Amino acid sequence: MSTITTTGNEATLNLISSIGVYKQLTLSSNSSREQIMRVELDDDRERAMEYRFTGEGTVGRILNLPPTTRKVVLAFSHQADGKQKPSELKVGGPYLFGSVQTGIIVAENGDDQDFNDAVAQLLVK
Ligand SMILES: [Ca+2]
Repeated sequence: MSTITTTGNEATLNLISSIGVYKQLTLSSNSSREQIMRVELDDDRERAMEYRFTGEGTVGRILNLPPTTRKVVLAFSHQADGKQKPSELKVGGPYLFGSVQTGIIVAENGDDQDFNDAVAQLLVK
């Protein structure tokens, strides 16, 4: 079974499973502030990708991860007062239903406590 742990504004997903030929991460945001999500696969810092989303109404993208991916580190931050600031995180899962694992990480940028400013959803099957 996979695990999701958080430290500060970083979530670490360890994708431990005998299943999991299909690994997908959906990133989305819904905020008037720019949301920044940094994605690092298997400790490959040099090839980490940073995704920036602006605008209210859900915007985002779907990342199909290589099936061999074992570890994902996601860092959530946002723009506020002209600076890049860390977001606050909450985690749900991972949950196993049948042969599918799913998990969710939600981020708050501090203007309220709705935790829907940026969201990452994991799907492994
Ligand atoms: Ca908020």
